[in-house]
Amino acid sequence: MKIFYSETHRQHFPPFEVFDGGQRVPYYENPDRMDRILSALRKTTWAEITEPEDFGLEPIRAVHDPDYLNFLASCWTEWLAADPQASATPEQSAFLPATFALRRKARPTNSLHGRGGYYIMDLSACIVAGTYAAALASANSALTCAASVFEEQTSAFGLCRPPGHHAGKDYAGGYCFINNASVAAHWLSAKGKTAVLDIDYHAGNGTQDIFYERNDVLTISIHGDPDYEYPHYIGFADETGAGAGLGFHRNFPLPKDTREDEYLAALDSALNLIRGFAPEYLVLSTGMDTFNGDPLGKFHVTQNGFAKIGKRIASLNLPTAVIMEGGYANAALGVNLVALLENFK
Ligand code: SP5
Ligand code: ZN
Repeated sequence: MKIFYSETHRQHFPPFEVFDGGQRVPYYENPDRMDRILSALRKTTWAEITEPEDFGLEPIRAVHDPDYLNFLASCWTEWLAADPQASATPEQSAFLPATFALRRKARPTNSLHGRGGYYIMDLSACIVAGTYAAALASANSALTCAASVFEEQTSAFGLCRPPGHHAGKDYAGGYCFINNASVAAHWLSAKGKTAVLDIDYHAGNGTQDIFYERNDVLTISIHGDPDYEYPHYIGFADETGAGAGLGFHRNFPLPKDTREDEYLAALDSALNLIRGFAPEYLVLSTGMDTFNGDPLGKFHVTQNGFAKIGKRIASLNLPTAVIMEGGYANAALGVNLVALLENFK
């Protein structure tokens, strides 16, 4: 199986994030995640790890606001130029706003912190020197994966970091900056009817935002109910699309402590919706944080459960762009992912 991966992600490793209650903790979405995955992949006979190509900004601009992308590109250097403390200790610093635009009626003001609070939705999307480069490389891994899926008519894996599914048209959040899966899905949708299935533990709010009014891309997310879980304000069952897109988005919010058999039942309902839509391509937003031992998740999927999940999704028999999202139980990340991916080779 072709796997697209760039080392550029290492440039994005903020020294901390901020949890609820103001607690500063080490950044959960760390480069070690990729090392664990790479080491598990290298133990297989079928993993063919390759550098992504550079697609330029055009396919990214197709799903993201240009002013938002400009903000990502210049945020760090603007901040260093303006903040003496950050420029004295850049390694211990990360750009984070402390005020957020609460409603989209709010306007992006010109100051850096005004733009920060407008374009960032929480305290986990820290920006450091290499963030923009890493986000672009990650999007290129997704795009190269999509192009490979189209050209070979077979599944491939985009080993993307930073992840993407919380990034909306014009905002970063939840460790995500560029919505890799959406960039790939938009690119593939020009080649044939495309569906996106998001199996990360957290609701794919960014993907929902990007495709909400489109009927040519079906988007489905299975996740912890936003009634108790991040991203808290989006991902409810009654959000099914708007305008022309009405009926082309579906959410499967699940309770705390969802067991594997309950998860698989929801997955089967999602797969039936995809069969009804009859796409030519599938983009699979693949988070591993539904795992029993994940520090940020509350579900109980086992390693064998990931094998079952992969098998059921692969039974759709669609050329699938598997795109890496979250998963923070680093020690189990590689083996869990291999258990899922094996079904697509
Ligand atoms: C891509 C992805 O999986 N992003 C997830 C972002 C979740 N950020 C919110 C973290 C809230 C953590 N709450 C404390 C739990 C400590 N046990
Ligand atoms: Zn997640």
